Amino acid sequence: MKHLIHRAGAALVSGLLLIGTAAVSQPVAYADDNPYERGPDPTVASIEARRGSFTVADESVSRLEVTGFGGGTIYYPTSTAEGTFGAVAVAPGFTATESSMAWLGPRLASQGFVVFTIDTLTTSDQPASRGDQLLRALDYLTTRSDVSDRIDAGRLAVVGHSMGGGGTLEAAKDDPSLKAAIPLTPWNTDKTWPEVSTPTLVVGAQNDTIASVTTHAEPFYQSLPGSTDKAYLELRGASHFAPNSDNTTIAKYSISWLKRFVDDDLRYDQFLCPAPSTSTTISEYRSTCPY
Ligand code: 9J3
Ligand code: ZN
Repeated sequence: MKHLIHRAGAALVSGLLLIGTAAVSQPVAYADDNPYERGPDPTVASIEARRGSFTVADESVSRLEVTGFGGGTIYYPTSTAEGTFGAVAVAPGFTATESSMAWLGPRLASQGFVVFTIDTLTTSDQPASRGDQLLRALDYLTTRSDVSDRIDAGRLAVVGHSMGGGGTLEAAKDDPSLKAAIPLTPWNTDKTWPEVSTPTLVVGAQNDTIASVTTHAEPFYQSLPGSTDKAYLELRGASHFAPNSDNTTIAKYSISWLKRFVDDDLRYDQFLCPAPSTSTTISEYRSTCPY
C-alpha cells in the first residue's frame, strides 16, 4: 500500500515564490561541499514545525514478509532530486506496537530521512532482542525493501522508546557503524554503556516513574565514553510516555541530532551547541559540545 500523506506547505510557497524570479532557472543547490546535506537551511521554526520541507509517502511492511522483526511502516520523502537519504529504524516499548511511535515517522521523514517504525516479534521482547530487531529492520530496509534505492546504506540510525530505547543502546554496542542512536525514556537492566562509540542523544523524562532518569537515562548517558559524541535531554514535567505522542522538544533535538550525525550536516550544530538552557520544556541538558 502506498499513498501520499503530506504535501509540504512550505515547499509550495517557496515554489510559487521562485516562479517569476531568476532563481527558478538555477540548478539544485548542494550546500557547501557536504554531499549529504538535504533540504533548506534550518531555522528554529523549521525544526519545531510539525512537518519539514519534504513530501512524505508511506508503505506498510507485513510481518509475514520479513524475518527477525515484526514488520512495520516505512515513511519516506518522495523526492529523489537531491539523491539518497539516511535511514532510521524506530522501535516501540514493552507491550506496545509501532502505532505508539507513528507520530515520529512523518515528522522525521519530512525533514529528509527514510524512517521505519517497526513492530517487534512479540510485544514482550527484551532490550537486547529489540536491538537485534532494529538492526534486522535496517538490513531489510536497505537491501530488500521497495525504497532501498532511496537510501544511503552507510548512513543509518536507531531510535526507540523505553525497552526499545534500551534496544538502541544494544544496537549501537553491536554495530559501531551506526551513525546515531536516540534512546527515548530508555529502560534497560544493563546500566553501563562504555562500548558505545555511536553519537547518542539520551532523552529522559523528569517525572518518569517506570524508567526513572536516576536509574536509567542518566546513568546510561554518564556511562557512555567521554570520547563519544553525546547529549542528555531531560523533558521537564514529562512522564515515561511522553515519546508516544507528538512532542516538539523530542522532535527538534532528534532532527538536529540525526542531521548532524547521519548527514554530517553542520548547519544543525547551532541547535545543539552551545547546549540549550533549561526552560519550560527542558529540566536538564548535558552534552560533550563542541562536536
Ligand atoms: O518498554 C518499557 O516501557 C519498559 C518499562 C517496563 O515496563 O519495564 C518493566 C518490565
Ligand atoms: Zn553495560
